[in-house]
Amino acid sequence: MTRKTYGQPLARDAMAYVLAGGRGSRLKELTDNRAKPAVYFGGMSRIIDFALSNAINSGIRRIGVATQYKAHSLIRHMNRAWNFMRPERNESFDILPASQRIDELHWYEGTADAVFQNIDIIQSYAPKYMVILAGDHIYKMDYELMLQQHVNSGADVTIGCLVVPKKDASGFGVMAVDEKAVITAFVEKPKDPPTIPGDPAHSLASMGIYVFETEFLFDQLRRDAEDPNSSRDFGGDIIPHIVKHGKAVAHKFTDSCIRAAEEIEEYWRDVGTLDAYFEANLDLTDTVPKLNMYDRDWPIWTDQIVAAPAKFVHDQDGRRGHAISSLISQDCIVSGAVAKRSLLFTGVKMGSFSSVEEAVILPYCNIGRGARLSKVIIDSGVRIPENLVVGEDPVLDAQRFRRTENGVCLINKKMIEQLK
Ligand code: ADQ
Ligand code: ADP
Repeated sequence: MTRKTYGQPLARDAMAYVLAGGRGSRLKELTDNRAKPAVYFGGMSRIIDFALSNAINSGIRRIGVATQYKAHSLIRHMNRAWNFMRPERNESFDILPASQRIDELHWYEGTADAVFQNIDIIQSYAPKYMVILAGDHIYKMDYELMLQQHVNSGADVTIGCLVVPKKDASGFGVMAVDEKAVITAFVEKPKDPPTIPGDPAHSLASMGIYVFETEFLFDQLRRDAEDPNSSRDFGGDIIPHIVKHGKAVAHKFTDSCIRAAEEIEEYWRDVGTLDAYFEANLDLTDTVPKLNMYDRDWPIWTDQIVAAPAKFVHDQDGRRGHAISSLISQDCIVSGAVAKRSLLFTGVKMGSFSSVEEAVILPYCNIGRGARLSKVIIDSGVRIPENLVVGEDPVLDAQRFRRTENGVCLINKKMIEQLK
């Protein structure tokens, strides 16, 4: 990726603050024990790695992450993968769990409160700009460009936005803009979303990411904290107030992984439901996926364990272990088995005569001999029993597993135990 920078990058004066406290309840049992930002994605990464990599790749060197719901594996992951900042170079990485710092009765009430409660910590780093991010989306984006627009337009807040189909827009903050991209109206999660003038099928939606000057943001957070009717939420309270009383500007999302001489296709996914999660993972098995994970100019950083390379072996009967259109991670062994259009995360072992097709298999699973699975998401650490068949009998599948509208089955350890 190439980009224009004008003099000193503004990212150097910015702090990224990642909101990673939400559960993501539409991912069902996948978020029973972990927060949505900690859910694995794409063979190697966890969802939060995308926002954090964007921040690092944009040149931001001070990062805070607010955690709340079931944060154990999220915090463990960040300690392993993201602990490389150097304080002596004015870099920082802080994990900020809700810890009743302001008031012993309250956790983080809403997203704005998750920043408000840590104002003193942020102040100790004295960033000029705050880039507020959500930790639960898959995309590549250069926040430096958003910072530049923020400074050039003289906005109080700059909001990342994208065009979404009207039918999906009720899950977002929806806005109207004038010809200079100044936001003239903003409604949080409207039942009947307003559409873009001249395009009745689409709406302009907030990505839930914001750039502020730090002092202005703090003033807004303190004002909001005094308001007894506020739910302490960016989308619900802070942003509507600024749109009404100040200058809010929309920054149109542009993908930072656009490959030279190829069609420009912007990639942003919420992966908020099991079906969306399944599709977005499977998209990566396409010959030329829309999300380029091979871009050395915009790498997605993550935890790298010390492990053996993936291995494909004949079993004792001479069956060839192989994979087609699949992503196979380190420490996997495919022995006399076959994987098609699938993702095998770290440490998955497939036994003889087993086969998987359209499968998202999270780390350290074992697929027993003779098992035949299709359209599945298998949670980490699951041992699939020998000869189990999934994806051929919808009624039986729905009785045993979490089966979605699109016929995808989520399988976790508890469900396997109940089969016994
Ligand atoms: P939502 O999608 O509803 O709307 P929200 O639940 O506010 O998002 O969560 C935003 C981010 O904050 C997520 O990354 C979540 O993990 C985190 N989070 C939620 N509650 C938290 C808490 N108490 N403490 C810490 N972190 C928390 C928002 C905006 C919309 C916008 C969409 C885009 O309000 O206007 O359109 O994001 O997805
Ligand atoms: P998460 O799946 O979010 O990391 P867990 O801690 O529940 O949450 O891990 C799930 C499974 O993965 C467990 O069964 C655990 O034993 C296994 N696991 C995780 N990390 C490793 C590792 N480094 N080596 C072996 N097994 C691991």
